Amino acid sequence: MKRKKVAVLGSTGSIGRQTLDVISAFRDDFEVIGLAAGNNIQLLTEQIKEFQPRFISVKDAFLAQELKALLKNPSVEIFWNDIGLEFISSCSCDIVVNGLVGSVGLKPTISALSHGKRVAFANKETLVIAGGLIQDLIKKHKGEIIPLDSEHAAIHQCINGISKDKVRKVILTASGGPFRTWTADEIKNATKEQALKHPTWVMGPKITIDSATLMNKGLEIIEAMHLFDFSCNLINVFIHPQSIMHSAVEFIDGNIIAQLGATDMKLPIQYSLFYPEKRQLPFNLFCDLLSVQKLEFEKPDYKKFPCLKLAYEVAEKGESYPVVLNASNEIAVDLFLKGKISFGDIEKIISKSLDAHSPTEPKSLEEILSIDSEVRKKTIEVFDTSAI
Ligand code: MN3
Repeated sequence: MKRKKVAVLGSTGSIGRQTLDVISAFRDDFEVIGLAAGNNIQLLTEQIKEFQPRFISVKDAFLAQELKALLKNPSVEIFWNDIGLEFISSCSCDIVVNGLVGSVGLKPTISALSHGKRVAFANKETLVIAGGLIQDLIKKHKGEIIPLDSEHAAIHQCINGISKDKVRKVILTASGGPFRTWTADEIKNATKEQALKHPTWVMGPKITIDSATLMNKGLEIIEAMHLFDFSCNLINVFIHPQSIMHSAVEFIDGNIIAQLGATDMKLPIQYSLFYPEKRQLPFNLFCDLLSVQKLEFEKPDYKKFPCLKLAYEVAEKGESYPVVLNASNEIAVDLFLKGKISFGDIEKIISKSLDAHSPTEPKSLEEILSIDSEVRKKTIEVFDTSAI
């Protein structure tokens, strides 16, 4: 049997590493043809030795030089920056796993879909800022996105081909993050260490902060709208602290179909790589509901999680607002991780950026990117003048 060729974008990140764990367990089914990483050259070198890809991409020319010196391996072609990412996504691979964080994932997604590839997709920011563009590309070039974000992989399984006009409601679950039981005032002054302590999922720093503000769920609302062509008023966020039910869909005949499973990204990764095939799980990650015992659900409190409210408003308004939401959030989270602003300031910065924005209807990649970079610049200015 011919092995499927896989390119992994963000290979040294949380999704990338777990994707390679899954591929390791299915060596007869997959071969790694390309790896793209940021600046973790150490780990990338180990991955290259283990998986023997043909193409590599790193963040910049300097790192490419450093990697070349480390490898002494002429059979690997090394690229860098945006161009490297785009090349790896359009190379002779069958599946592109997009485990990149943030809008840096947009161009490689466009590149993969323009070549009609399957994209196993964890890069929600790309759909948030350019969902319409991505949908058009899928139709035009017959590529596909198989979600590997756990909630969206869940919805994908619940819907399983049923037409969207039979959907009455989508229940998008959120663990509630580390501050679920805190008061609104306590949350505003949370430290970086407290915000990085996620109760159920182990993830990279940006998404962990987004999970603490619930902005992650807000971005996932917009992601779901584009993946499944839902309107935002169909999507309900429920806090579900056990993180066992990854999402559910209620149909017009009153039947609710939910997807449950272990809290581990290797499950949705395996799902998206093999879809529609089902394979024996090679890890001891079966979910024992008897030991889970109870599944709880609660409504999110907007006073505690104002970022979720902002995201709902943006989802409703559309136009260029999602680009602003995403860009200002990326900047604000970065400032928080660098210790420059308080946890409560994250929402304030995003709010200011949204209020200052005059919306347009971006039609092209160039327009989206120009709004994106303008908002980033302005958001940093707002911070520098300490007007927050
Ligand atoms: Mn998720």
